[in-house]
Amino acid sequence: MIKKTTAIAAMMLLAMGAKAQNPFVQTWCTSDPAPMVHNGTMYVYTGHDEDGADFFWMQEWRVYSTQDMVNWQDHGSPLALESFSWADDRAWASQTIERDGKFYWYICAHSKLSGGMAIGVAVADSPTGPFKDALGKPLFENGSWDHIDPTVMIDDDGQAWLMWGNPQVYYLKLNRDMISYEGELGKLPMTEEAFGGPMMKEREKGKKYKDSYVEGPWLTKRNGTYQLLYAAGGVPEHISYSTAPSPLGPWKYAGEIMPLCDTNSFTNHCGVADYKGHSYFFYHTGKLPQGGGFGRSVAVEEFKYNADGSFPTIMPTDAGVKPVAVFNPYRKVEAETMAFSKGVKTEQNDEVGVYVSDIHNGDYIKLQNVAFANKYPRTFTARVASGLRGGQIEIHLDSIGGRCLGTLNVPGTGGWEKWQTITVDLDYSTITDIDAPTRTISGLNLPATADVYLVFKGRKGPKLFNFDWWEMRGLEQMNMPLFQTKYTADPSPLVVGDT
Ligand code: FUB
Repeated sequence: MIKKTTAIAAMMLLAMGAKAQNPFVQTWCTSDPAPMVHNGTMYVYTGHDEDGADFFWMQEWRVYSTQDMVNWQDHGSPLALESFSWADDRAWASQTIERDGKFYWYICAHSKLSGGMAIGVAVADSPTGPFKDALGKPLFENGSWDHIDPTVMIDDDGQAWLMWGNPQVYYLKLNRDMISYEGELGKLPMTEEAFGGPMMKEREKGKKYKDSYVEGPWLTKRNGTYQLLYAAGGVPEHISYSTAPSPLGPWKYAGEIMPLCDTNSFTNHCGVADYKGHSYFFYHTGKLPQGGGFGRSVAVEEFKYNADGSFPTIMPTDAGVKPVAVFNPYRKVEAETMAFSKGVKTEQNDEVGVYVSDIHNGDYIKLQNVAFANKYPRTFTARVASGLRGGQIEIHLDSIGGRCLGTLNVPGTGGWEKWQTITVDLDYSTITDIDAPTRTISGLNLPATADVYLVFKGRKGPKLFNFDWWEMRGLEQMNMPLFQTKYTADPSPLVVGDT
């Protein structure tokens, strides 16, 4: 029975991988996405649902980044419950923002000080950390369980606003230092006009309401209008929003954005960001084969605002979004960068940072829209480690069974963290001529861009190896002697037939 379920799950993932980009992280269950664009890169900060969990027993937060919206690099978990001496449970929704070159990550977690949920803040000099608790205590707590899901925004006048809450919206005006606040805790009036219905406990029996705020607020501003997006409706949740002329209101209910859909998750949680001229809506579903209500996964859709700045209806898709840039393989690429993967996990250590682990026979990593341009990949190099017998990495184009450019043999290296860098010459049999002085290649039979599948092979059953990074080198790039295995001099060309 278990075997059958695993086989069905594997088939589902295989079918998804052919076209799908959603969920865009397959290695772990991730939730509560919070996008942030910085220096030309899209970052997404997420929660992490434990595999097989029966509640939101969440221990850490994670970060992913992309420059093309389809190939995502896993930056691991630079923040966890242990980062906060006062927190002991429930690493729930969060959001990060940059100010004056520092990155402030607002989180909520259960506090062992007050026994309720508390809002905390961590700070770092880079978007991927290392982050540390900025205060050594919660930024706000009072023993209530309402204090979850912080969202943060810096207004045009420099005032930073922090909002959060379930089942009502609380707010604080942050000081310029982002780690202290001015005045008292505020509460938005939870009226029918503002949110489509009052809080559950204030509802009139038998009366029908348009909607109701639940949790997961996301505060943003467009063309001078403040927009507060949130999970609505109860369980299961959909996403709605309200608008206002100022963060303090008056807020006006503006309708649903992502209606209730069969996503295999009874919660939803959103964030929006513009990137490279496109607008993106991030949310979560339970759509990994091993997923569900407590095993959620982040997803993204592209959308266009209506002419008046309002949101269109956005539906969840498996296809996800299109690339907005090509992917350059002629550089060191962290192996944990992927458009899709099957079977593998990621881990991290102090020596190499994040790496791909749990590789078994038949697993793969897909990179999308890889730009070979007019270069030819001459070599493939990978940094790998294996405490057993190793295996192989096959480099295929466009599908796991597509044209194979070469196979890198990974030996046992004597330990799962004993790294070796290994290079293989790729198959360039389609090249009919290389003119060394001009570096011109004839017969090059490679598309300008293709999807690349790194397919892992080896003995069936055991873990094969760990994978840290890879790199392709093109002929042009190498500015090379034509032959690298021996010193050669005094070249004397001779043409016989077409060779
Ligand atoms: O991830 C735990 C909780 O589930 C979040 O704080 C809520 O927004 C809901 O997504």
